[in-house]
Amino acid sequence: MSSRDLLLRKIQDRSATVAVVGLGYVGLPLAMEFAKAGFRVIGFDVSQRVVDLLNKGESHIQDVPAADVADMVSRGRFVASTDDAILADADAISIAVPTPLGKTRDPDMSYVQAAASTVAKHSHDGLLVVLESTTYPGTTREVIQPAFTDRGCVIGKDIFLAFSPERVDPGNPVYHTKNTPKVVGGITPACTDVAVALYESCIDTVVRVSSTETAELVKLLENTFRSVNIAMANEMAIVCDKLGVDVWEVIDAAATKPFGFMKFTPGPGIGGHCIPLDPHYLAWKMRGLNYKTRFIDLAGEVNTAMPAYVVTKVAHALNEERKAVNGSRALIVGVAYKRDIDDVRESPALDVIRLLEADGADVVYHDPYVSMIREDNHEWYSVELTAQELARADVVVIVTDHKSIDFQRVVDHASLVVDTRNATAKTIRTQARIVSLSGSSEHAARKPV
Ligand code: SAJ
Repeated sequence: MSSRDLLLRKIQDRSATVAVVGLGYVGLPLAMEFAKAGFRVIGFDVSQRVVDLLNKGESHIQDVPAADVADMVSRGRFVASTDDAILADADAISIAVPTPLGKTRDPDMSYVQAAASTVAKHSHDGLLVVLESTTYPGTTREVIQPAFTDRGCVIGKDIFLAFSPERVDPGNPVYHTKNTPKVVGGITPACTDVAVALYESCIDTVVRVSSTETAELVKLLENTFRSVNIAMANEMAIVCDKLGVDVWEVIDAAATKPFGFMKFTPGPGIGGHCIPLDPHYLAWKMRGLNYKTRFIDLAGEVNTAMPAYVVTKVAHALNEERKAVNGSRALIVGVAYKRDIDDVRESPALDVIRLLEADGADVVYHDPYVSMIREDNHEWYSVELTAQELARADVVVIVTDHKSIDFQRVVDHASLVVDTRNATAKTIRTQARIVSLSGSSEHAARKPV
């Protein structure tokens, strides 16, 4: 029986042992799905803290209930370890490690390279390896594959190699690992066959594509699409500001078109570990092929310029009160990179805070999900959103519109509000003067009846 057929059978009868390298917001939910599907699952992570808490049946990932981890651990279906030797028992290994950008915005492949060498060290005939980390097209073939071929392995015969982009949307109440379609592409058809079979065991829909480069590009297209469209919404905000038109009203009305339009909204910039970074992986790869990806580069410029645009709006708004930014107290409401989560990675709020402080403002913040932020050895702690705190601020800047925040309270007690998210649209105008991201704020808040 060929290695391919043997592995297919072990996947079919669940006798295969599956390993996940990297137990973060991608790896842990995936490990749980494999375990729930009936496989014995090994979780490998370099963090002893993570490994210990998982083996105690706890969870460090917002979307993974501790009860699920405890259940899989108690059934002997899941064990976590920092000892990579345990990977030698695996028949299939999914790699879900970080792919950040370095200081010069070039891909930092160190985590992927380390994972590939670790996995290759313990590889054996018939092993399937799938890379999940978002990366530039060619990574699986150029970075992962040599770790195995250098050891004399034949891809598609001894070792099976594929790419399957992660599509985890942290905090999404509807889409989770199991019910989000999974794209899978292998180095050879046999690689694709076994990788598709593995994911079909635990994910509702698996989408087979013809190569690893295709699968790598699918994810980059998805996130470049978002970055470019968000940038267009941000540019529309600036256009509307210059024309004295409310951008939110324009977008809301445009969104009534039932076809050929998709709503994106302007904001203070883009955050997170996906959208600000992923498109630059493609831009970097294409620079190496002497091609300038103008949409990606321009979208990056527009999006990263938004925090400074917000600070300009704040300065103008204070100026209209005959106040300078220098010496004014600014209360930032919401610092997470998007609503209803606690993640501040790449959050535009951090840029807004940095820029206001550089202009001499006294900056405090409130975020119900983020108790403390640490930036350049400076720590800020979230203040309570009290009437006093709001009244004390010379300007309140709404950066992240968490649903749990009472924006009516903000407009009732603040004197000046710069609203970058249209969060005050449903409030009744009382005390605060509200400055929208663009144009008049007339549409932004209803007048008291
Ligand atoms: N943003 C806007 N305007 C918009 C949409 C987003 O300013 O119209 C901002 C957000 O505030 C945030 C940033 O862009 O700061 C990114 O927001 P996001 O909604 O794209 O959320 P992410 O970064 O969590 O993106 C993830 C991605 N998931 C994966 O990469 C697997 C992305 O592909 C998903 O489409 C996205 O979630 C989602 O749809 O929620």
